[in-house]
Amino acid sequence: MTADMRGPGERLNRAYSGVPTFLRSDYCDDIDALDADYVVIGVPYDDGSPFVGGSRFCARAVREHSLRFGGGALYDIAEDKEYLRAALAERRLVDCGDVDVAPSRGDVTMANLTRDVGRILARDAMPIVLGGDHTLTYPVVRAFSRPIHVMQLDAHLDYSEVVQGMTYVNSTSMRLIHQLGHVESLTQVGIRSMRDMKKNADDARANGGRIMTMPAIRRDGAGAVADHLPQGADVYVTIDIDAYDMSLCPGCVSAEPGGLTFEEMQAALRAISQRLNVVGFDFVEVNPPLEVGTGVTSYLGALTVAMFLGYIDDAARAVG
Ligand SMILES: [Mn+2]
Repeated sequence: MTADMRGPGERLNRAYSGVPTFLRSDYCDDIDALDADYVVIGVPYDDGSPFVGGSRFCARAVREHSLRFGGGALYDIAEDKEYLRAALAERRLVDCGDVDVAPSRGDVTMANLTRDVGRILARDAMPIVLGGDHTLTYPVVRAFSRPIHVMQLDAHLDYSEVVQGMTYVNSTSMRLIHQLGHVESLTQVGIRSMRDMKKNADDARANGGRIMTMPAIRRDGAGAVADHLPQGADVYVTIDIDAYDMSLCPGCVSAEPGGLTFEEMQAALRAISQRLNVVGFDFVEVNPPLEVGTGVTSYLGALTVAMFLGYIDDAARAVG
């Protein structure tokens, strides 16, 4: 097909061309004026990573790989079903770029993040936050004012105590979230790292948290992750790429063996979106500088975010 055989206004939009907003959505640089249902915002922050930095490039890489979904929808042949076609065509998804990062000042960066998420919520839109490392979930969740449940998919508890003033690191986020008055419950799914400390697991449970280990997921099915919460409950979901098995995420510094398969993640996200009311979610910890040449970890990230958004949108449209 030659260029002049294209229909009027129709672009080829190859994956490697153009400006990479998430799923080639409209860019919005004024949050206070946005009109959308779903808003992507990036947090290029990895000062909270204790081992090897680089996840500051996660959001950008996920956006770039999202351009490979060029058909105006996600198509699941197993269901013979398209996701997001109407939402994308109607421009209900926008990309607001990145939170302003102040190097060496995690407190300033995270205050910017909380403010920006608050502005997104004030527009009645759902925040979709791309890391960055896992530090960001606490500043996102504290931007909500109404009661919400929190569900984390992760290899690690991220339930460490704040020591020596290090609030904004990726190992403390869930403990800090659990202390917020409007957080009704914390569910931690896929936890398995033998680097985690028993004390943190004990504390999470003593504080009322539910931990779903891999053997429990294999016994009950990944679709059961949301069964203990009231039907329709408001939930914020945080997805660490290392919830997936190590074999699926070479571009993640904290990858662990024995994790979720893609089909288990799919079943979990589908169940969460069908059973509960997702009020926002984040995706964190892809580390593109450590990535293999094919970029599979970033691609898996783009797929996971787009797929979950597709399930959420599908459930919302079913309700009407
Ligand atoms: Mn984590």
